[in-house]
Amino acid sequence: MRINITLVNFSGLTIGTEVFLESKIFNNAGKAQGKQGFKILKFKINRTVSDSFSVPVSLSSIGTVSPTSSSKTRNFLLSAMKMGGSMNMTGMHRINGKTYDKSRIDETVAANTTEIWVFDNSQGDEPHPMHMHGVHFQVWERSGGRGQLIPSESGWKDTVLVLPGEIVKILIPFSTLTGVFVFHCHNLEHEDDGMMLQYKLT
Ligand SMILES: [Cu+2]
Repeated sequence: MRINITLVNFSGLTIGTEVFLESKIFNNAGKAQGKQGFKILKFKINRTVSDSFSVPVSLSSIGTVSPTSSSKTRNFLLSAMKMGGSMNMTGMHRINGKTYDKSRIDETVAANTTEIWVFDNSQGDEPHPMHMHGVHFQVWERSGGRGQLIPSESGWKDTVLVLPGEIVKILIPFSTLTGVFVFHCHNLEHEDDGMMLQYKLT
């Protein structure tokens, strides 16, 4: 598990001030649920304290994975089935036309190799935060949609947001670890709907 540390500077705020952590309105995300802004957490300034803490000049340094080290590229089309006359409402969200089957291995990957995986949401109208188990990866390239990487996408990741219209490429240096792992959309409704496949590291 990775932990994100956030520093909040409350100095200069007068006693009685209320500060909120907010989820901002989620723009350019197509048919996303939960796009509205809302308050998550309230901080109330109720006393004066002092602290000698200072932010370190440098944090960790992270090496960059080179795309030239990749031995294979795999493409994953993110798609949603259109609502038709069928009353079957499950399996609407798919990866390469498939929904999750625990008895099926969808991709077989050689351990200790580096690969490029491409998540293609160019035809989609919903955001898909794509999440991988068993590895950490680096986000390499985004075309369509926002058309660029954002600062928080540098470093090691286990999830990357792919908005409607976007194609995102990630670089994955697989370790010597072997076994069966899943990768899936982390939107709860989508993963519960089967938007998850399995890969086997051998
Ligand atoms: Cu999704």
